[in-house]
Amino acid sequence: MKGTLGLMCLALVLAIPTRSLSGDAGQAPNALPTEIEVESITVEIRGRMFIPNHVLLHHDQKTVLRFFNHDTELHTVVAKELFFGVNLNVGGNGASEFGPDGLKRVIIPPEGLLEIQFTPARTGTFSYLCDMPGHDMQAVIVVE
Ligand SMILES: [Cu+2]
Repeated sequence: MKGTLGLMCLALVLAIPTRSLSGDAGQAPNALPTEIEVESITVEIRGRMFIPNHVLLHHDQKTVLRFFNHDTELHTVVAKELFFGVNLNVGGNGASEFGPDGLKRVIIPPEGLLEIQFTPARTGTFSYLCDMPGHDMQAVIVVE
């Protein structure tokens, strides 16, 4: 009996490191292709400007589009056409407003971040803007 228990314990001890090793090995190859698969684009907001004011995205390509607001005031991102009927995930600390056609706009607080994960469904040139009163901020996202 004692011998059997000892063998079982030995088997468990042997099994645990083997599993965690294979788990680590499984994670590393998975992490790399995800980073390559997802296109990551960042737009900085500074001095009431979207920088750069022209970004290129790709049709049918998983994308993370980030906006950092470096100003000390609120800004918004209004991009109805780009997000029309598109499934998306909104992250960060902005306040999102959705309408029947999808994401209407997001308000980004000072030093705030907006992160939109989506897959551009249509090619074209999509202008977007900040609709805060007095802000003359407009920029373009091209999907090809
Ligand atoms: Cu603004």
